[in-house]
Amino acid sequence: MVAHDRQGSRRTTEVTRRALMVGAGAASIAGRAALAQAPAPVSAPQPDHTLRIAPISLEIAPGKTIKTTGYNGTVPGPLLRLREGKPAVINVINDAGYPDIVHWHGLYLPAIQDGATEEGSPIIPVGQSHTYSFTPKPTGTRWYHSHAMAMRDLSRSTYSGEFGFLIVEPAAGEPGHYDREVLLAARRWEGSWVSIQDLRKGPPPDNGLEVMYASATLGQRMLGHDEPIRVRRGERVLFRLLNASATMDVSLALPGHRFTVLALDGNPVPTQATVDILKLDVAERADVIVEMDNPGVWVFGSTDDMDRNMGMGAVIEYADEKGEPQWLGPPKLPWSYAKFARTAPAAEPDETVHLTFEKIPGGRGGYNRWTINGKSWPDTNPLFTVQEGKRYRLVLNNNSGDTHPVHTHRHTFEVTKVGNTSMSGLMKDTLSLVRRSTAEIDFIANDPGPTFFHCHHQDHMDEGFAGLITYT
Ligand SMILES: [Cu+2]
Repeated sequence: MVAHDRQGSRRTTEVTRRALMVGAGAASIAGRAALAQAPAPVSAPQPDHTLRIAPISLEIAPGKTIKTTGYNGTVPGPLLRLREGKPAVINVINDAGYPDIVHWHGLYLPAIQDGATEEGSPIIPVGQSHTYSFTPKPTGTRWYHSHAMAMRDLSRSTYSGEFGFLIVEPAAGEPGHYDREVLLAARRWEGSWVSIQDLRKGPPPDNGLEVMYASATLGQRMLGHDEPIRVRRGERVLFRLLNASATMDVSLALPGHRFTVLALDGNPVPTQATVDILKLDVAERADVIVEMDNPGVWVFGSTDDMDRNMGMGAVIEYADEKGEPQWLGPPKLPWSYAKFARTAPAAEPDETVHLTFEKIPGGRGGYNRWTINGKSWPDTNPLFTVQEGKRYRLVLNNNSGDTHPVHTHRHTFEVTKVGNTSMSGLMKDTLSLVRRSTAEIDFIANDPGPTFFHCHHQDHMDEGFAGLITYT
C-alpha cells in the first residue's frame, strides 16, 4: 500500500528517495553494461528512475515470509509517477538470477521499448542492465511488471513480486476531487501446481495442472497484519486498485460503502456508475471514489471467504473508531462492463476478425495447452494483419471453461459487445472474457509496429495463448 494525502505525499517521497539512492549506487554497474550493449546513444541520458530486480524476503504476516524477487527491495515496486509528454528514462538492472524484462502495461510506446521480446524488445541477461526511454502516454493508472516466461517455475515473472504502479499524470494539472489517494494491489502468493482431480469430485478427467495459492495480500501484508488505512468521516478517497495476480480474478467490497468508478484500466469511463462490488481480472485496474460516510473499522476485501481467509483484504479505520474490523457479505450482483459504457452503438468497423480460444487438456499431472483459432504460439503468427488508421472488430469466442483476461499491448480497445449487450465508449487494455462466452472489441490500428495480444494468465500465455498483430 502506498497511502498519502494530496499535498503532503510523505510516504511517496520516501519511496522516490530510496529509488534514487539505489539508482546512485548502481550507476557504475549500469554504465558498464550500457557500454557493453553497443546501441546506447553517445551521451546516454541520466535515468529518471532506476529499478533493480533482485531477490527479496517478504514478511506478509508474522512468521510468514515469501522468498521472491522484486524491484528495489519493495513489493509493490516503487510508484512511478510520470508526466504525460515528458520523456522518461528508466534504467533496469537485472539481478533476478534469470533473464528478465519489464513491460509497461497500458502505455502507448514503440514496440522496442514496450518490454515484450515477442515484439522485439531485448531480454535483459542476468547481471546486465537495460535502459528504457519513452514519452509517457496516455494519462491514467498504468503498471509495470515482468514479461518473462515462467513456464513451470512459479517463482518467476508475474508469479514473483515484480510489479508496481505507474501513474501517468496529465501534462496540465490534475482533474478530479478527492482528499486522499490510496493504491492497493491484489496479489496471490505461494502458488503450486495441483491436480483439480485431487481437490473435488467430478472434475474433467482430462484436465491438466492448475495453479493454486496458499496466501494473498491486498496491499503489502495479509489482512490484519498491515497498518490500517486511516480515514476521516466526510473524506472522499480515491482508490487506485490493481489485480497484480498471475492467474486469478478478484471481487472486492468494502461493507457499508460503495464505489463510484471513474476509470477502468486507467481510462475514464463514459458512465461513472456506483457499485457495491468491483471485479478485477488479472491486470485490470479500477480508479474509484469512496465517500467515507459510515464510521467504523471495516474489512475492505475479497468477497470470497476463502480468499479473504488467505489474506486478501485491508483494514479501513475511521479516526477515533476502535474494535475488530467488520466484514459483511455484500449483495451478490453480477459485474457488468455495460454499466460503465454508453448504450449507443460503436462506430462501424472496417473489418471483422474472429478469434476462438480453446484448451487442449493436459491430462492428469500434465500441463494444459491453449489455442487461438486452433493454433498455439508461435504458430498463431501473424494473428492478423492491420492497416494503419483502420478499425478492426475482434469477435472473441471463449470456447473453454476458464475466464481469460485478454490483453493488447501498446493499444487500448473499445468494448463494443459483451454477450448480447452492445455498448460503446469503454476503452480498456484488458478484457475479462468469461468462460463459455463471447465479446467484441474494436482494435484501432493507430500505432504501427508488432503488437502482442495474449491472455494475461501467466500459464495460459506461456502455454500458447498469444499472437502478434502486425501492420502492413
Ligand atoms: Cu487465459
